Amino acid sequence: MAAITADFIAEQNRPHLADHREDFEALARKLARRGLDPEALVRDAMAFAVAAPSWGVGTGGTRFARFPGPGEPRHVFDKLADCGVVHSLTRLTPTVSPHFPWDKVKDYTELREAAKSHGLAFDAVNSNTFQDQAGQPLSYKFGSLTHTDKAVREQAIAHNVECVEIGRALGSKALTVWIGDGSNFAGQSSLARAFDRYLDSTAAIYRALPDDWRMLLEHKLYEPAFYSTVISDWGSSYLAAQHLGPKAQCLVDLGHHAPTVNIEQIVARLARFGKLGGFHFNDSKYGDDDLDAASVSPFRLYLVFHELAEARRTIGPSFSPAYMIDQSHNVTDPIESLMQSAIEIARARAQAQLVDAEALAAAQEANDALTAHRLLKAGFLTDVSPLIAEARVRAGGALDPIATYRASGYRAAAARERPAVAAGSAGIV
Ligand code: RM4
Ligand code: MN
Ligand code: MN
Repeated sequence: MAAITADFIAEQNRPHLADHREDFEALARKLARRGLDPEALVRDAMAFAVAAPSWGVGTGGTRFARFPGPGEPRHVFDKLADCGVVHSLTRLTPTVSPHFPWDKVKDYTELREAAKSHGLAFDAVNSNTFQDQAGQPLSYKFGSLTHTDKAVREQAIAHNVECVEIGRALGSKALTVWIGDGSNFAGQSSLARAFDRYLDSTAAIYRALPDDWRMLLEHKLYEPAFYSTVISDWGSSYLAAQHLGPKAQCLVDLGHHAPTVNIEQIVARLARFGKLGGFHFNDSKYGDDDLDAASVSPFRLYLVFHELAEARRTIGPSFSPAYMIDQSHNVTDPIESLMQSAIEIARARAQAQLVDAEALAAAQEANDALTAHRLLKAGFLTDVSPLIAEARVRAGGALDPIATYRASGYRAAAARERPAVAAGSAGIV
């Protein structure tokens, strides 16, 4: 299946370039009037990247059903090809975050080369002890890293250590650990002892971590456990990261909080104490944790990026959380959703750079609430579409990635090459 070429992208861009130029120049003048440097902002936008999830290019599902689309990826090599399309059109996703054992292969040098051939590299490796795999000796039905049985815990630890080994071969520098462990009944498990077991198990994984690696601990308030989850919130995650040591940090998955939780405040807290390791971007309204980024709450995403901009100003360039997308696409073409999400994440980030930080700090010190609010909101109210489009085009991407993707016929070609997948099976991803 042919990749989408630079020539094709340029040809699709051509008829719209004059209009784009006009829009970009108007925005550049507006930004300059506000004392901002549009060229610096374009360069800054071009430097931004977010990792695509290897598991996000296949159609996801709910607990009730999965409705696969045409041309579903058959294996990790197809997933890389699809991620390559997302990157070539948006120029925003140069890395892929793989998931094991889902993405297991015999030869990881070959996998790394395959990624390279699509212009991609690997970001954090994800372990999976929230499912049983075929042929697995012991079950995770009652937990993995926190299971009451030591032998199950050891199996889960060994899997994480293997993920680190795989990650080394892939050129990755981080391991993301999310467990589904918890309980469904009050009294089912000891809340105290389950957390102790988590600390012991993660310490064993931590010991296997190379010096220049990070271990990203991901919390989630509930699901699949519905009464208690062992790492349910940023407090538990922070306690564990603190207990483990400097290579352990917290990962904030936006969808893993109760609907009204102030996520941007969590971001500010974790950043302040050096424990903000990374993000899984997505959105959520009620209980689903994998809706497309900014599809429900673009303002919340903007506020998160405002806190990140603040942290960068305070901490300096050493502050570099890992940015990753974690979504499940049930009703859209996953490639389109990932492109749209990457663009929305880049938009929120670009908007957050427009805030007049000095004026905002002055208004905050003077307790001028409304001025502070207006200054903070100024970025969100600015349509930066031409700015992020300019960054994309300069990097070789498409002015309109979704239109260009549709015009390429990539999905139809994938459907011809990849046999149809049977519908009906349920599952979150
Ligand atoms: C979980 C969690 C993890 C992701 C899995 C697929 O809800 O967000 O990060 O690896 O889903
Ligand atoms: Mn996640
Ligand atoms: Mn999730």
